Amino acid sequence: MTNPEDRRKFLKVGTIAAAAGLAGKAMAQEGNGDLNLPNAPDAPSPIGNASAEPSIPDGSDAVAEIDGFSRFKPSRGNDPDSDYYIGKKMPGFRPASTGPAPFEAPDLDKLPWKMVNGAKEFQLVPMAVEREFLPGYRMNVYGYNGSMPGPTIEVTQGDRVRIVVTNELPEDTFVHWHGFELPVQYDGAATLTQNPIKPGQTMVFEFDVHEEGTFFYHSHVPMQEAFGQVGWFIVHPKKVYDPPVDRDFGLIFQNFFVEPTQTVADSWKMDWNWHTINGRSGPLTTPLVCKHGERVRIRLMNFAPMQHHPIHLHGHTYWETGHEGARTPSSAWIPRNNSLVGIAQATNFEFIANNPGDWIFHCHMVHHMMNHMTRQVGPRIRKGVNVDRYLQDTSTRPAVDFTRNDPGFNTPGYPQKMLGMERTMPQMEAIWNRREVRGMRANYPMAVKGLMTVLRVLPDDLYKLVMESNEPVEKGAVFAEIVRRFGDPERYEAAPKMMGMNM
Ligand SMILES: [Cu+2]
Repeated sequence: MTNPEDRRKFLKVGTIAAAAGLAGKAMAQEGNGDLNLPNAPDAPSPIGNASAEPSIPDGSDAVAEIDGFSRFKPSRGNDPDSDYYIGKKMPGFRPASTGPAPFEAPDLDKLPWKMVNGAKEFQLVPMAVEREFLPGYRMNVYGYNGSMPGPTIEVTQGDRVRIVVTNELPEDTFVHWHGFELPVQYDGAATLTQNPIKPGQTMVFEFDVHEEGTFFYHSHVPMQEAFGQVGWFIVHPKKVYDPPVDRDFGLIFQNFFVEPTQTVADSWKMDWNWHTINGRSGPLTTPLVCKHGERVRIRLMNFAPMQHHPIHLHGHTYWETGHEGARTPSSAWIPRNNSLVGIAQATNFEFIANNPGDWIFHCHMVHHMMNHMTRQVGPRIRKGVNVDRYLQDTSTRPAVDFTRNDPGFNTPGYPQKMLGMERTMPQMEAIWNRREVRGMRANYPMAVKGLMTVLRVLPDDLYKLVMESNEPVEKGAVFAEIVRRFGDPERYEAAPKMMGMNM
């Protein structure tokens, strides 16, 4: 859609849209049924290098197409028995000789190490932390080194590791290295294998890592696990996985129950009302941004206390290439669109990002696609519940409506649409004030909730604009540009803009 005729058609639609005018409502709300906005604002202007054709980067010996599978357009290939069917073994742009792609868990840091007496030495600190699930919702949980989940430990197969654990919790803890075949005294399985690490006490764990794979560490006190104590422990193989990937993302899925009037998670509850990915709820989950044609791996680990998650990727068919135990032999890889990831299980999703756009990546349980009852509302307010603490701080939290003035409450069962996640302007700005979301549709935060994040597949020029330049990018501009190049621009309507949001 890059020829001048198409561009003219697109711009014409934009002009009609502008004539339709614009009115908005300042507050964004979960769900979009009652926004009451006109659907025809200005289409964002063209950006980037619209005539650019997808191409192989200089220095890469990757090819554009093998056995009928194209890395640049949706395609399946010619033969289900081919190694390249649905991109199964099509390598990324990055050659294996450059080593593994760096592991990246959005919104989480890596735990630094230094070489001491032939071992990679890490300092891990179990502690109480505050984690902002969404702008304005700071929750009290347990984590490590100031973060929940804890920072990522990243090593290479064959390393010797020494992890110095200093307990800053006010109670005993244990740390288990999940999936490691190590000497039993270091297994961290509570008093079965060691004495507790007392508050203020330090314990040293040291072992050789002969495995490679997607592992994690966590407290072996059940309620501490339910309270957030987990982190990645990624072991890259000595010999880079074949085919090599360009991106290696990691996402930890968790659930919590936090009473509407509280900030302290309740680890005793078998229920949940908050969902997090790497400690953030949608839409504060940071999108996974990659370039058109790259090979991408997403490692997903479910650390929910009680909930399994069927995980769905839009716009692509991926291969399941491994789980928490090990990389799966390629003869047993399975192509899928949705994978059930059980508690304390991990799944590695690999695919060629051959379909540009903003693709949602999410748990498919409908009740996991949003947070729940995070605010006291309507008939669910219990008699005698004290909301004083909540009301003291309404500048950072949505106000509590403890009246029953809404005539809808005369209908038994009302409301069924989840209300109560209205966001203030500063909270919306916090969501938009991240590089990774530049140029997404103006209303995207209303669609990405709970256990949801976004895979952004961007043509090279748009990737540079979003991730590497400081040029301003209008909301919706990147999305509209992808529609211009790869979709049907004459049928596209840009998102309604919201007043006061400069978008
Ligand atoms: Cu789920």
